[in-house]
Amino acid sequence: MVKPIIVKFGGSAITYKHKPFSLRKQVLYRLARELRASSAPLLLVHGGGSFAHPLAKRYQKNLVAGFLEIHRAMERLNSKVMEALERARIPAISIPPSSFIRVRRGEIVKSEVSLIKWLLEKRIVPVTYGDIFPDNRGACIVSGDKIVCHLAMRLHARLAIFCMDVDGIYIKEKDKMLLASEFSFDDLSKLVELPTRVADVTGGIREKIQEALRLADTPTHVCFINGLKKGLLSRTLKGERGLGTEIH
Ligand code: IP8
Repeated sequence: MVKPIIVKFGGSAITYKHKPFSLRKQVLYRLARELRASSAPLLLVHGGGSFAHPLAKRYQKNLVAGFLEIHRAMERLNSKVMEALERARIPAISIPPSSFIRVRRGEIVKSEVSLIKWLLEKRIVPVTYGDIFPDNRGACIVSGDKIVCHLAMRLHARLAIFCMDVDGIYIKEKDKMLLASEFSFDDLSKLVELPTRVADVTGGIREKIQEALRLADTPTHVCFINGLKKGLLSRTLKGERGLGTEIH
């Protein structure tokens, strides 16, 4: 099978994080169009942004009680993503993550990827998302980032691109904040965690990086780019590097 590229549309890029249920429609539609630049099979994962994070925060102590509402919020955002893909003439199909992923103690323990592989071979873009999952303790939230990393390993992805609302990963060096063009495990202590305006129930940038670092010793190349800046996704898909932060 041709090795796919996995793209994550971060919730912070495709929604206004501070205002519940508000879509950054122009950004989403442009990112969808930029996907056309890929000559490799694509898989798309998106986050929850202002559709799901405030709800997940509200139900944090009893996620089972919020199960339906949180999942519906993700479905609502997913339908917007699917609309954008259709408008961009990207052949895509939505796959709810709990239909192929099993979770225990908040971690992905199993996945059934034969449908995804079939779709990739047929050049249809499977689209999935971070969501609320049943697990042995009740329910838990699994981020889109975790799903990206899991699928990158299972499908031997050639590239994983995380589209964020900032230019990449920032580190602090000699009291100065710098955009890291490369980031490795040894840089974790220098990581700058930019303040976010709303609660990010899946842990924010540190959690995101820790997931991405799991791909550091695999054949999957990892790039973090600013999804709000026009053209960076298409250029990264075409093979350009150095447009944000790369994980090593
Ligand atoms: O935005 C979490 O996905 P993420 C989705 O990728 C929910 O962290 C349900 C909060």
